[in-house]
Amino acid sequence: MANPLYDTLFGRHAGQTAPFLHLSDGSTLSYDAFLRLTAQYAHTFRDAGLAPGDRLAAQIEKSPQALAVYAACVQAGIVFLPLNTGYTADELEYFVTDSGARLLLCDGAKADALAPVAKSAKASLMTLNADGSGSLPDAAKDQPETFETTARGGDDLAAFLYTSGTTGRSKGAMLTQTNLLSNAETLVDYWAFTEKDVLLHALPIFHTHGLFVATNVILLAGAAMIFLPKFDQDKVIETLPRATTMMGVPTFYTRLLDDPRFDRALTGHMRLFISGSAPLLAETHVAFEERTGHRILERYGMTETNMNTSNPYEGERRAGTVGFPLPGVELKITDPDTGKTLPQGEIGLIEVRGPNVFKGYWNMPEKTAEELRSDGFFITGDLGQIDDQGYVQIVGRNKDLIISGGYNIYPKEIELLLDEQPGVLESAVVGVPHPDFGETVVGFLVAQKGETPDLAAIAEAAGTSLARFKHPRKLIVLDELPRNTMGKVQKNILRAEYGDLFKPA
Ligand code: MLC
Ligand code: AMP
Repeated sequence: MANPLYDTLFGRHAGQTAPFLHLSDGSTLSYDAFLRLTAQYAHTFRDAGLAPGDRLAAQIEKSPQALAVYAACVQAGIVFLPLNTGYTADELEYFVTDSGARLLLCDGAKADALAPVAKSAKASLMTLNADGSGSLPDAAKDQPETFETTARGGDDLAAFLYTSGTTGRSKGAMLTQTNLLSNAETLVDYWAFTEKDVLLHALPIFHTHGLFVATNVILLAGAAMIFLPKFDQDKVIETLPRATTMMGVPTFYTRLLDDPRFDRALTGHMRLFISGSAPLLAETHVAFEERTGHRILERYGMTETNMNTSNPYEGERRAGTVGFPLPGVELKITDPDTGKTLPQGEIGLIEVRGPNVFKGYWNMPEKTAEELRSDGFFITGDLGQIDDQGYVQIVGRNKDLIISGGYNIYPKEIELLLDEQPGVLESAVVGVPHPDFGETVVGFLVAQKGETPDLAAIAEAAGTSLARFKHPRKLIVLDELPRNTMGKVQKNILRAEYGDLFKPA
């Protein structure tokens, strides 16, 4: 029976002894071994009561087994919901409850803390540790190594990826089989991936970039990955000579440029470096080419849309731009007030339409209607323009969003927490330039009359409820927040005034 995503990405590799993953300990996992493990997990999930369309929430470390969880969900028709490993139990509770997940899979070290979350959401709890041990592998080890793939259609859901919202409530972006497959097919072709490629994979696998862009492309091409648990500079330098391609967020490339070992000789054999998820500074692009002779290929995507645009593989990769709309993706620039398409060259909202665009936000029809037009165009919230040769340039955001090291942070979520703290009247959170993360979080507080907020206690409160990457790197008390005549906080003034906070001396 047909299951386009499973059949095309995974199933056709059955029996193949070619390597899929090269691991840090020097071992290799073949496609065949990976698919046998996948089938065992699929049986285990089925036995645990998960039916097609049910959600499986996973907060697990990056490992080959974690990838097999994704593959098993696709094979059994389960909707995969990967979660950032940095999220606290408080944050997780919302995702598990909101998605109605039937199973929560977590690291054994977090099982005690997450048991109440699973219980209140009426989900069962299983564990999978970074070393591949846990109650899932225990239950799977005697299961059959083949599984009759569950029939699915292109419009059926494959994954939920939560993306934070401007109101502070995260939204579950519903991605279909066609969304994922069409994008992988386009990217393999556009970036000329073949089975000869070896991708250096140092990204997390709970986001679009590491999971769908990197992994799906490699699966579709029948290529291999050097699968590192995380971005570890020494490991990247050590394994790069065995790779042909690399995908990363700009922080990867700025960190590599800071390392004298990263030079022309080390990268001479590489075919392609790709960057995305956050703006790559034109100066990084130029410095990278000067050092290595390679021009980084920058592309632009989102959780809701997968990849939208890319600089060309053949042809000029233009610094400071994200290239052209991908084949099959329509892109237009519209007036934020009227929604009308603007003349070429003018700055406006980027809207996209195509088979890559998601189905909507889970259980949020109003939010979906606000961002996804009835004609299929998705309003990205990014501001851009198209030059006379068709290159798209992102010039800013119409959404209050901070991107730190490729992770999205919505100020509202942090402001809600800061506003609740003793002695705080109100707050504003902004992103300021940061040499390593591109942008970082700064919190501005106004004290209640006669009070002195305890900044250490506030930082601690953030620690228990918000993932580490969202914590303000600095809290600053102001007499008042700058406001315009309408009373709206002028974050641009704060950003301009405090723009040099993290500037290297
Ligand atoms: C880690 N920390 C971060 C952080 N990552 N803080 C802010 N922003 C981040 N991105 C915290 C750590 O918890 C640690 O806290 C401290 O910062 C320093 O950690 P580090 O050791 O320097 O960080 P490291 O573990 O090396 O991680 C940095 C990183 C990682 C850049 C390698 O964040 C990363 O892999 N980012 C990729 C994100 C990604 O894949 N985004 C794709 C989204 S999809 P402490 O306690 O030590 O102070 C998408 C769509 C698209 O956007 O277009 O692709
Ligand atoms: P996410 O919600 O994590 O998928 O992040 C998507 C957002 O990341 C987009 O809306 C953009 O603001 C940003 N983004 C992704 N790629 C790029 C890029 N190449 N340049 C600038 N911003 C980017």
